[in-house]
Amino acid sequence: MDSKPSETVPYPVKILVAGGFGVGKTTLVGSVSEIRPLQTEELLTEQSVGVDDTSGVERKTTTTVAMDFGRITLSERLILYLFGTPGQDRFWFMWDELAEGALGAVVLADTRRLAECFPAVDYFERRGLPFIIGVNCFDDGYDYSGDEIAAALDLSEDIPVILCDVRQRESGKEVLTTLVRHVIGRQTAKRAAAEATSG
Ligand SMILES: Nc1nc2c(ncn2[C@@H]2O[C@H](COP(=O)(O)OP(=O)(O)OP(=O)(O)O)[C@@H](O)[C@H]2O)c(=O)[nH]1
Ligand SMILES: [Mg+2]
Repeated sequence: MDSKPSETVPYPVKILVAGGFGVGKTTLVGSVSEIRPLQTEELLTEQSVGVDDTSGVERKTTTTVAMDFGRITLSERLILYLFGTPGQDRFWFMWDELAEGALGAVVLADTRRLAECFPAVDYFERRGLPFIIGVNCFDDGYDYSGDEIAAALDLSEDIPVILCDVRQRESGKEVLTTLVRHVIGRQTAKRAAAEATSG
């Protein structure tokens, strides 16, 4: 029997799907996952009135209270394990645990409520975790360009901003591929910089 490790054993990578309340995190994980996604949805109840801001997402009836989990094989070399964060402020305590060991993050944004994603952007900048912005284009949202959104979020130039519809699997996949390319690009640049200073 050949005991050599196969060269095509896929490399597992942990990715976070983050962003504010109701931007489409659960929808993204669900639409791209090749396994039945784990969801921890609870009904938005009357008790949450005044606590959870549902303006802009009035038709939303549930919210994530712990996490989403899904998996997607991007190539024979790469499997992404997706962890969706809860969107509401009262679940912030979960983030450090979910971010542990992650290689990068997608921050989803909704142009009708762009400020919702500020805390997530701040969080990943502070943590030094590579991230990209996925702009979930809701049907009734205004069409901004990626550049306009990058300016509004005051992003550094190298951070990709990609427009998407998280309900579409191909669109969600493109977001994840963009993140993986961004992570690889950053690591390559870091290595080159380290080699330049050491040599
Ligand atoms: N019209 C429209 N609706 C969308 C689109 N994307 C998502 N939705 C809907 O918007 C809502 C987004 O909900 P979720 O995916 O639960 O969002 P979330 O970010 O996981 O929310 P929390 O976990 O509560 O923070 C759902 O009702 C979706 O069906 C879109 O592109 N267009
Ligand atoms: Mg959710």
